[in-house]
Parts: sequence; structure tokens; C-alpha cells
Amino acid sequence: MLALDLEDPDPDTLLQRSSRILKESGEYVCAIKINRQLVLALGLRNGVDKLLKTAHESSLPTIMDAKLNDVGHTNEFMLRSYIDAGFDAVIASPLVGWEGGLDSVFRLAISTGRAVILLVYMSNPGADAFYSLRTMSATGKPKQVFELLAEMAIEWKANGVVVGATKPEIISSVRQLAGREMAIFSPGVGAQGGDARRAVEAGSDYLIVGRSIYTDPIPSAAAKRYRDMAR
Ligand code: BMP
Repeated sequence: MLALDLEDPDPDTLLQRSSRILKESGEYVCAIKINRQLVLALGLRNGVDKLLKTAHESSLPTIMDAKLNDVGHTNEFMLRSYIDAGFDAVIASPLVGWEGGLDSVFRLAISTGRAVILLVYMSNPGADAFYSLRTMSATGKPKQVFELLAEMAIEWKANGVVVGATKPEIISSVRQLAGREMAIFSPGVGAQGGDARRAVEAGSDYLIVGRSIYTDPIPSAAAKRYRDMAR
């Protein structure tokens, strides 16, 4: 999956560059992930929505990496804006919990045929400080935070989970816990040091790649390389 996180001080140039990378690399990726940084820079209307249209013309699903993590009514409002702009899926954080947190997100996603992907273990080195904390589950069994989050994803019937490609051993644990059906999305390949082969062998279904594609002198060639590696 292509993480389209380009930066440019000029919004028109940013849109043109993002669109070019998307068109050139599109045939080698299976989806597009857009981050809040691009939404801030371009706006949803007459900006990011143009990229979504381009992606959809190539049959590429679009994922809004909103990391939704607020109370229910604002989560719902944000998700509705993303859906209205044309997004097919959203990334949310399960830390906020179900009731009055992500319940509204799942409800809206289900009623509009959208997917929800939950953050279970982030790819950055500092993520260990929280996601691997040992804690006690409701049944009194000791568990690590990411295990609880993966269990929430299963219970809430999320469409997938995010586990950093930099943590192959965690990918394996989540795969064991969640079974074959749960899609695992792994960012952190390349620029953050994650190894594509190790992530896939550990059980990841989708590699999320940003800088290692869009900063390459030939982005389409880099996208093809990662696609071939994943295969
Ligand atoms: P890059 O391949 O350039 O490192 O980008 C990774 C992308 O994945 C970024 O869009 C980032 O926001 C996202 N991401 C991540 O890097 N680690 C996570 O744990 C979760 C993410 O969403």
C-alpha cells in the first residue's frame, strides 16, 4: 500500500506531485493511504478528494489514516467528512474504547459499507514503552497492551489491524491471536528500518510504504520492487 505523505509548501505543487506519484505507482500497489498531514495541507474538498478520484479510477481503495481517538460524536463527525470526501476505510485507535468512543465509528462504517482498521502496535521505537506494557485483563490473566488491543479488534469485528513492520515478533503474536481471517497492515518498511520479507513471513498481509517509494528517483520502480518483495 502506498502512503502518500508528500510535503510541499505550495498546495498546487503538492497536489500535482502526489497525483503524479499515485498515477505512476498505482499499478504496483493495492491501496492508497492518506494521512492527516495531507488533509491539512490540501483540504478534503477540491484537494484530497481529487486524489481519491484518481485512485478510484485505477480501482485502488483509499484509506484515511485518521487514527480516530476521540469521544463518539466527534469521531462520527470526522468519519462522516472522510466518507463524504470518498474514503473507503479509516484507521482508528482502540485506546478510546467502545462505548462513547469507537461504537459510533463502527456503526457508521457498517451502515455505509466502509472498513475500520485498528492500531494495535506502532512501528516507531518508542512504541514499546506503551504497547508492550504488561497489564491485567478483565479475567485476571496477565497480558500485554497490544494483546488486549488485538482482542478488542476481534471482538469489535474490525476489518484489520495495524502492526509495525519493524516488530515481526509482534506480527507473529497478533497473527496467532487473531487467526487467518484478520488482515494485518504493516507500516515501517524501508525508511523506518522494517524488513518487507520478515514482516510478510511473520504474517503481515499488507505492507504500507511511503518514503521509500515517493522519495526514490523512480517511484514506480521502487513500488514495483516492494510489490515483488511482498509477493
Ligand atoms: P514511511 O514508509 O515513509 O515510513 O511511512 C509510514 C506511514 O505509515 C506513515 O504514513 C505513517 O503515518 C504510518 N504509520 C507508521 O509509520 N507507523 C505506525 O505504527 C502507524 C502508521 O500509521
